[in-house]
Parts: sequence; structure tokens; C-alpha cells
Amino acid sequence: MAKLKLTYFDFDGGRGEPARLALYIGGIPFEDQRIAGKDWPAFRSKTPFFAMPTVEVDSQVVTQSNSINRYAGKLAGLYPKGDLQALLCDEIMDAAEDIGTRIGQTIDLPDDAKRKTREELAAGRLTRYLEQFQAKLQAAGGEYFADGRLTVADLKVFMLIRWLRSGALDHIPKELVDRVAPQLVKHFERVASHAKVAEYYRLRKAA
Ligand SMILES: N[C@@H](CCC(=O)N[C@@H](CS)C(=O)NCC(=O)O)C(=O)O
Repeated sequence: MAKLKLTYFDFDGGRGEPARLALYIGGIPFEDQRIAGKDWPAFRSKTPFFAMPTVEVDSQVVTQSNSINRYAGKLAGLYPKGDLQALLCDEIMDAAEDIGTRIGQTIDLPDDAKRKTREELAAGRLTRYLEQFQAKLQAAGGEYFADGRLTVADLKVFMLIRWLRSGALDHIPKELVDRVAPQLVKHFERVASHAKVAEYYRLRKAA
């Protein structure tokens, strides 16, 4: 088996976390390289596109979180084999990436612009995305987004919902998901209580 090194910021979330989780769930050995924020400016130029996550497969460095998620998902048995289910899985991951990127773009805005942009997002596009995620979850049977089982799409949405409900995002009400898409909260709880996901965070907490 190829030697894997997954590199991302040193926190349990964000674009790098679904692949970490997928590899852990699948029992795939990998080096979990975590870059502290203070080391990022020096590390940045070592990455192909000045960004993380990256995955090193033997000595080849590859970028793009959803590409990495698909790869990790295939290794871990968390990516659909059928073309249509794979399409559904990809759609959800890319939509989560779209809305996550829009929220991320507000982080460094000055206070007034941040408030305005986030309030508009919360009332408009973000609500729309959450409603659509919920509708697509329901259309897929209500439990998982694709293939009738846990896939990397569920892990990607899990991270997004955890972020939105954490209260870390000023001007985006942390109750928004519960209010507009309660089935996504149930989905979040379903993923959080998956035996390997729960074990992963128990071990992280103890580390
Ligand atoms: N399209 C890329 C975006 C990667 C990206 O922007 N990563 C952020 C962290 S989540 C980053 O490295 N930010 C640091 C910077 O841009 O200086 C992907 O999906 O992996």
C-alpha cells in the first residue's frame, strides 16, 4: 500500500478533517501532519498552490480537498462504486465546499462588512443551501446522502454543520440549521454517534 501523509492545519475541522476521519474510519494508516498557524507563513511556499490540505502519496504531493476526500473515501470504502451514487456524493461535497468557501471569505472582512455579508448569507444563500441539503438527504432516503450508507459526503456535511452550530461565526445564528433544516441536525447526530467517529474524537480529546 502507498505511504500516505495528510497535511492540514492543527485543528479538528475544516477542509482537511473529512479525509482524516475517512482514513481513520477505514483503518488506513497515514501520517497526520498538522501545521500550527504560526508555522503556516513559512510552510505556505512548500505547498503546490499555497494552500492545504495536501496529501502525499509516496512522494507525490496532491491538493484539493474534495479530490483528497474522494481518494481517501475510495481507500476507506466510504465512496460509492456506482456512477450515479458517486455523482450524488460529489454533488454534496462540492456544494458544501461552495458554501463553506463563501463563509470563509468573510473571516477577514472588517467588522461592518462582515456583519452585513454574514447576515445576507444567513438569510439568503446559506438558508437555501441548508434547505437543499435537507431535501437531497430526504430524497436519498433520509439517513445518508448517497449509496444508503456513510460516505465522505456525510463527513463533509458533518464538518460544515458542526461549524455552523458551534457559535464561532458571529452574525450567523448558531440556531440557523436547527431552524431551517432540522433533518440535518439529525444527520449530524447520526454521523457523530457512528462508532468510529465517536472513537476518533474520544481519542483526540484524550491526546
Ligand atoms: N480549493 C482548495 C482550497 C484550499 C484552501 O483555501 N485552504 C485553506 C485552508 S482551509 C488555506 O490553505 N488557507 C491558507 C491561505 O490561503 O493562506 C481545496 O479545496 O483544497
